[in-house]
Amino acid sequence: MEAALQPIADKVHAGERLSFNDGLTLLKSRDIWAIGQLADTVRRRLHGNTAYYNVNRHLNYSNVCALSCKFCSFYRKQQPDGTRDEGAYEFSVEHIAKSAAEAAAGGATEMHIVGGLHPYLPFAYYTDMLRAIRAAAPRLHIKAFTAVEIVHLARISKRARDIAGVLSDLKEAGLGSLPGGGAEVFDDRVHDEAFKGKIRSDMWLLVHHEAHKLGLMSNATILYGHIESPEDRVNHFIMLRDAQDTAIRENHPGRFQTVIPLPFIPDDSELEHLPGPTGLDDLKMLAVSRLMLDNFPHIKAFWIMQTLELSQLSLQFGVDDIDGTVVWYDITKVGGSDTHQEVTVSTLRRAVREAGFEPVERDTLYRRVVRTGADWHSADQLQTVNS
Ligand code: V47
Repeated sequence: MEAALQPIADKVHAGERLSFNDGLTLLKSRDIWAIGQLADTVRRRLHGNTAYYNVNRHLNYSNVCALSCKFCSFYRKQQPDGTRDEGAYEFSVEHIAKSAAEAAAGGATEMHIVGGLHPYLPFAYYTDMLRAIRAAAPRLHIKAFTAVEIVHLARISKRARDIAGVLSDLKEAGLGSLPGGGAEVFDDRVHDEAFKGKIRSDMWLLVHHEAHKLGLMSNATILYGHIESPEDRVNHFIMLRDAQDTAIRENHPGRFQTVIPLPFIPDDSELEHLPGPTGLDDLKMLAVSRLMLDNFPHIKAFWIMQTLELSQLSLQFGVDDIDGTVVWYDITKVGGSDTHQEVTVSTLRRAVREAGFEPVERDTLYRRVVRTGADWHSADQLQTVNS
């Protein structure tokens, strides 16, 4: 082991919290095996030999967006006179309800729904969407709308300062939890250069704080490998860790469940000239997430972006969750332009088993899913940290 990592290893073995400087030392180290082993120690302490996946569907209801983030290749523009970029779309509520019914019939337990900040859809579109899914597929958990969309919905419902009010309307209509998107990197310089116009870290964290107070679980992401520095990454981890400390200290009924480190994919974006992260950087980020975020129960590798091959390997680098079957995903595409991106349950399970872990199907709240024929139910909650 590199000498600089020894004091960090001592802390990890003693169950002590790592500092900002520890995080930076880990990110700057080239001793990937030592970092992986430390992350694996923590991962096994929390989850033993278990690796989670879920049977889910992603749905991106519209790519029309008021923002123009440089890292994003998904957004299309629509002008006030109705003219729009080629490929701009929005799904009707009927189409979304039909997709939900099909997802439930196909065994999905969760639908993950996000989209652009559509400048012309009314607030009722979002509550109607949730109610229609509820009616069409009552057991499907709806994980929807990033913090960025929630702030947009607060604006269009003319309650810009009432995030809690908007969240409770959405919850009442059927919202089950918040996904982790839109966090990018919590730093003003990076914000102004790469995703100006988007909410800043304070608003992103406020939305999750209000969601937790209302009893909604949520996730968090970090988008890395573009113009951020190692210091920015560590700072992001510490801000998330502090936010989770608050939820625990104040005994909120909701918490952060999972962090999903997302590798920047340059293709077709305004930052296409950047190389994007390498496989080693991916593994290191996943492992360092596990080590820094000691109060987050789960670390997820999103195979759509990390690839299934690297996600499989990452199970030995601190990851305990490899997302799900996905099926359709429009925001990023690796190796081709088709948005049909699906793995079967047997492929996921085989990948997990080959890596030496026991695959466990979970629902959105990390309860074990027990299947009998086409039917399923959730067993008791499997794992909580500091609950
Ligand atoms: O917020 C956009 C990112 C996110 C690119 O909560 C890009 O379980 C890489 O948040 N390269 C959406 N990333 C995805 C997301 C997510 C995914 C899986 C699971 C969960 C969860 C959440 O995708 C956006 C943005 O940060 N993104 N463009 C890109 N070129």
